[in-house]
Amino acid sequence: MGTTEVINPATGRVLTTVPSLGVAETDAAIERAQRAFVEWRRVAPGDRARLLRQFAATVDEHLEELAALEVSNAGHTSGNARWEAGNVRDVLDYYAGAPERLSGRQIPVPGGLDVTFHEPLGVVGIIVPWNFPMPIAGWGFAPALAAGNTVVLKPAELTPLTAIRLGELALEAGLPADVFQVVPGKGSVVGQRFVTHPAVRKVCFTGSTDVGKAIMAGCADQVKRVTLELGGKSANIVFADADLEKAAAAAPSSVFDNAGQDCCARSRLLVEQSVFDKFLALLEPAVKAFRVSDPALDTAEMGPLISAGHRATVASYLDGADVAFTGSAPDGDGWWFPPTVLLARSTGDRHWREEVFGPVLSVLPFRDEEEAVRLANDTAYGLSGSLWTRDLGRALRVSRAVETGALSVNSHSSVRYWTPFGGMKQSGLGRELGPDALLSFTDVKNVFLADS
Ligand code: TAP
Repeated sequence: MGTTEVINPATGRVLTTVPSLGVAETDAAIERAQRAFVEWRRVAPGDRARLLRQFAATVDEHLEELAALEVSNAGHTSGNARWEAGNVRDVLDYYAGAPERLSGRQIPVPGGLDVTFHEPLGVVGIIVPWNFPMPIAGWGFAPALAAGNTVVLKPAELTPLTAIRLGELALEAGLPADVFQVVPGKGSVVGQRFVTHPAVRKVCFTGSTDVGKAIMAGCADQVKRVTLELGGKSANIVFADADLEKAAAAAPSSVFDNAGQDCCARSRLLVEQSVFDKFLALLEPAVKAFRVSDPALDTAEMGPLISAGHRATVASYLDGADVAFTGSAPDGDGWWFPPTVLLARSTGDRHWREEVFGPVLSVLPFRDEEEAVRLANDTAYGLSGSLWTRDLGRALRVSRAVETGALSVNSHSSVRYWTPFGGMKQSGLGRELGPDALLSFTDVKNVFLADS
């Protein structure tokens, strides 16, 4: 077993070192989870519910500690990190209601009784990225455990600290040993073993589209279940009749929140031609006022990027680009990058087409509703998006026409733990959160009992 250094992205300094598991240790964890499944699936629904509620309560007791870990490890602002820890608590509480409600159907058939059961799958492997380590972990493990599965969770190498702590808190809350294990290590080692080990019955992956495709191809070999939450290049469409002041005030956080390292970032801004200049004039002061600072300060709206390498990647999108205006960012240590607004010359611009995953907003005008929809859909992705209009008919028409898993009208809200979340096209496969996610951690069994 090796070790990995964990870096604070706001200072560039080493915070601590954590274990990096090899194949043998990963196999051992998977096999322990397989043995634990035998008992966990038989735990009475009310008892499983109580354990998940206790886990939620334990997370709540340690909310400030978890948030502080995420501020130092992922560079998240204190406000965001508190929300993220609270989200894990809420997701656990929500799915704690599931074990007693997860029921099959009785289907009328001649000659006997036909009933369906929602059976847990077995060991579920969850692979988490570095951008939202806590919520994305919780969106996988809470419904998986509620449905009676056991879980092995691999955090991103860059951000393992909150996941490791959540593993300890699960034990503190009374979850039986090996029902929920955190296995830190490299994606190419630990994550890859989730794909190839036959005892792992489902892989939940969130991360880049390329790795997601490789995981899906690897899972095909064993017809292994897979949920993929991949990238995005979401559109923020502003029509001339919208409340422009409100739309402009909301636009910066919709793309610069979490330093743009957000698969739901509205990184393509489409503005109706007739109000294009007016809208940019409203947007500029809002971007310049966006507070980028030490993420531990309560006033911070944005912290640093996750790593030096990622900052270089984000910076490469500015090469030869037409910069409209930028905000400011601290100098000195840490992987800082200012909020940046680019004018797209055409839809062929690299920054317009690719997921930058940084605080970079690309802007383009459109002529009419038909062109807005065409431009919004001119991408391989389909995860999220927003549209701003006061015309109810147009809101409905455009909402139906944009190919995306989540869309908000006159807001930028994408995620609520009781509603489904996931992507269309190359943004992913399957849904997280809400009742849909719970069922995705089960297989349906049909049983017929003859009456004679
Ligand atoms: P990925 O390489 O996709 O990493 C995401 C997770 O997958 C990490 O836990 C990673 O482990 C693991 N992983 C990597 N290779 C694997 C493999 N062959 N088998 C199994 N697991 C594997 O993303 P990244 O390099 O961190 O970021 C690259 C780009 O992906 C970003 O710039 C962004 O565009 C996109 N991204 C999207 C999202 C969302 S929410 N859709 C999240 C993060 C990144 P290690 O940490 O050990 O590499």
